[in-house]
Amino acid sequence: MCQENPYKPQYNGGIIVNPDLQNGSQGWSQFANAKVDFREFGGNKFVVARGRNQSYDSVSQKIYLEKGLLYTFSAWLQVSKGKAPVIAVFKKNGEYKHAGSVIAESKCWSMLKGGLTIDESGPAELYFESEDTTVEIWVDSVSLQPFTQEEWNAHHEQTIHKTRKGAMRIRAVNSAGEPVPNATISIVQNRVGFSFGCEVEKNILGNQAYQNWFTKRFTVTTFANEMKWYSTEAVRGKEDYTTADTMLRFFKQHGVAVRGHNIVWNDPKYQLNSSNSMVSLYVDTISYGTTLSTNLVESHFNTPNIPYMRSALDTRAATGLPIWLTEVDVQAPPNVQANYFEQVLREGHAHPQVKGMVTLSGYSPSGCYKMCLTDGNFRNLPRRGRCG
Ligand SMILES: [Ca+2]
Repeated sequence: MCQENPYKPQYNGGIIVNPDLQNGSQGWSQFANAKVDFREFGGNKFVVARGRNQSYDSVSQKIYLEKGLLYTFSAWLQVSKGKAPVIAVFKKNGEYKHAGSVIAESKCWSMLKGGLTIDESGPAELYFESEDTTVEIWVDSVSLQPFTQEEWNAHHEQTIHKTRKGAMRIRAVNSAGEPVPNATISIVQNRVGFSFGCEVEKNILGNQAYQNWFTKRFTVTTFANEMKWYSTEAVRGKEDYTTADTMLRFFKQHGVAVRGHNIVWNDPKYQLNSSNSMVSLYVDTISYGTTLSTNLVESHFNTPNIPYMRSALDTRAATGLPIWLTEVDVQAPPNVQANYFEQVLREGHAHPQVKGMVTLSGYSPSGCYKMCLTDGNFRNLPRRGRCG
């Protein structure tokens, strides 16, 4: 991914002045105590921050950011030796907002992709930061492109139309194969075509109302705990797969796929014992193998930064592997939670490389984790409903 020459700035640089540095120093200045050089190599001009003693000794540009806009950000970076992580930072009102990062290398250019939104309009300063103060940071082809929410939504519609929809031709004929004019045809969608799921706990067993609600909506599920090792071997040496088995059978009957990325929780207490063969049985049963060649993106949000989410998905998509968003949830005040959740789902659904999404919003009699979709009677909660 590291290129001999940087590409041209995306969107002609958007609101960045002199985005490709071809106009020398115009728009760019020193940040903190770096020394700033404007260099040229093979006809390409770029800017260099050197003599750095602090991570934030850098080069910067002042810009004005507006509330309500979604900004996509990109830049091409190089460091003077080895490799070093470089972060794009927007300083605004004494706050520091990260807009993306990349591991920059020497002798070639790496593209940083990111994005941001802000809560209040105002002046801001963009600069690049690296903990490694022994390297020079080289910067070129910077772009900051604002979009309105309407433009963003229109783009969603476009991608959804292109990647999620197809044309279908229907011909009504009689028994002799002759076309029937003015035939009335009705189409009913019985099932979601996109893999959309929800995490589930064992309380679904024996709860008919929950089962109906669940199987009507979701085509895929993940067990919250029931396949984790501490559940299947709660007492050391005594393996019990009854619950997990029953759940697997139930979902198989209803055509709901089970994904098992949480067999072993990432905690040393629950690590796999190499002699535990039953776990490998589950690995086979639920084709855990496919998840190994999939980008799983755990997706917990507070206030979602949608342009940043887009750039993170783009970066993952560059590997060519399908992407699944897992454990999707939003922790936010009730008046905005449903709206934020919808933004996240729309962004995921609109990304061509996202092949499925599983939310972390299963019902539990003791309350949901961070987000509920239904009440105890399995009526969908209102969009601004309370959450457990
Ligand atoms: Ca340039």
